[in-house]
Amino acid sequence: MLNFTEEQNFLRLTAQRFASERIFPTSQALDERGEFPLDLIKEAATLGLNNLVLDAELGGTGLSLFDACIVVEELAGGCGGIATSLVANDLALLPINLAGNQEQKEWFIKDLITRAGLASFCLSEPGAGSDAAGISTTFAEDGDSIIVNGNKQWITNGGYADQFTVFGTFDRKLKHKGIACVVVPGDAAGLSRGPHENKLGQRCSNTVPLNFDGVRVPKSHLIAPKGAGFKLAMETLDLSRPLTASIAVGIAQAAYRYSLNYAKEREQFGVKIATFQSIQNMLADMATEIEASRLLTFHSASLLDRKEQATLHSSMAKRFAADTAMKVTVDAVQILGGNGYTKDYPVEKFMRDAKLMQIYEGTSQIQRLVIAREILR
Ligand code: COS
Repeated sequence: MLNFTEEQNFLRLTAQRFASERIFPTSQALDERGEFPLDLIKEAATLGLNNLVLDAELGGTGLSLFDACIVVEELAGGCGGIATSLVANDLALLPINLAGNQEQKEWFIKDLITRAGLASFCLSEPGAGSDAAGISTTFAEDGDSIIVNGNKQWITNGGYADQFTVFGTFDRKLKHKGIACVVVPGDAAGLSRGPHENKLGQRCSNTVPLNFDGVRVPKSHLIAPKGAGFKLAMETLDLSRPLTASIAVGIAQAAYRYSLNYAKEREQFGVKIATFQSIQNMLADMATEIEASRLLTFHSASLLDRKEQATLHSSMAKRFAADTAMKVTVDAVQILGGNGYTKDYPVEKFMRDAKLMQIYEGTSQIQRLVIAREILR
């Protein structure tokens, strides 16, 4: 374990306590029902467990990215889906923090956080997931307004969000050079929200499609003008990927811890299964790869905290932590054998939750593409 400061240990213990006392005990039932725990998310928000990296002057928790990663890892140990829903506000508000003017920051960050509101980041579409420059949601100027038309998909917290950070294009032919970003209020006329997706894992995290049918917002809601939206989305993802990597580390750590304790208790052939080398090898790889993921994640976060270019390390952390979470959770199920395959034990949920880590916020394949581009540059 890294040498944390006293303050970092306090943060870690606070998040750990919330995860073990408030998140974990209900996580399995919420997973079964695919139910979004709005009250729990609001409770976490009042404790400062979301909006982690938003400035304190704007109502955020004001943590460095490094410290936020400490908190997120612990929250994800309770439930990956709830951690995803908590981190979603940071993801949605970061573009406004990066590119918004002071007035926009007051309206769309401070006011929202003050009322413990939820925000969603809207980039993905039915026809544009990995190809973010290929989005087809359109923006058109009309007097003092911008008119938004199109569909978004996989929108975290979308069913409950009070506000949406929406990427769209003023001219699709221009590809990424046509993309801009606006903030759409949750009660805008013409905005409709689809049903909660019935997912494999992270089932309590609310994920919905959205339809924008002639949604009108004032031009003062424009966060990034035509041509600046794509880079803003990429810069946001550079910043959010360490947080996402921390969710993967938290899920992996929880699965490892559970299977380690199980191996020390479970007996076969008259001895604890932890005495078998085949089990020890699995545990040794789990511990090593989790530690490597954690270190890569903290390294990428500290580069970003120092305002250094971190596209490479941010993608490395996300890729490695996500793939590690998948491998570790599969092995955790293996160590528990038949028990691990049932819902009487938590490891099958960890495994289902881990799968999403290789898909959202850029698949493991997209991370490799980014890494390859950076090292071949
Ligand atoms: N920071 C700043 N600028 C960046 C950047 C970054 N991390 N990445 C790319 N850019 C810039 C490029 O420099 C280029 O700028 P110029 O026009 O000045 O040359 C521009 O953006 C276009 O970049 P590029 O040509 O690399 O764009 P591509 O269409 O090839 O796409 C990938 C690049 C694949 C990296 C991008 O589409 C992507 O990240 N996809 C995954 C999206 C994702 O994570 N979706 C999940 C949903 S969000 S939860």
